[in-house]
Amino acid sequence: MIERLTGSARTKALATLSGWREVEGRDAITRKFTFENFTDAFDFMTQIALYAERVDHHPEWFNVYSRVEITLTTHDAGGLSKRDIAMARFIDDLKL
Ligand code: H2B
Repeated sequence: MIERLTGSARTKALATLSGWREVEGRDAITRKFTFENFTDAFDFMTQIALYAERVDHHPEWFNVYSRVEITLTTHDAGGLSKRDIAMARFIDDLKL
């Protein structure tokens, strides 16, 4: 069972990310991305989807044309875990 991040470990982990904010009312983080067009947005999503399948950890997301909104949380842990931090880092490296 994957553990939720809490306390100083959580604070430290969040400090390593850029552009993500905590979701109000739930233990999750979110970030919005904008691209030139749908193709670029979908290419970005495809790379995340392949990563998600590789690590068996999946994003919640919303896409309209060039806009992608991603929310990360670990359902099995009932909140944020190191898997979300790792996924956020992977995503940040795709879109700097
Ligand atoms: N993704 C996320 N974000 N949280 C999970 O707890 C999770 C997941 N669990 N992807 C995995 C799949 C689990 O449901 C499967 C059965 O391994």
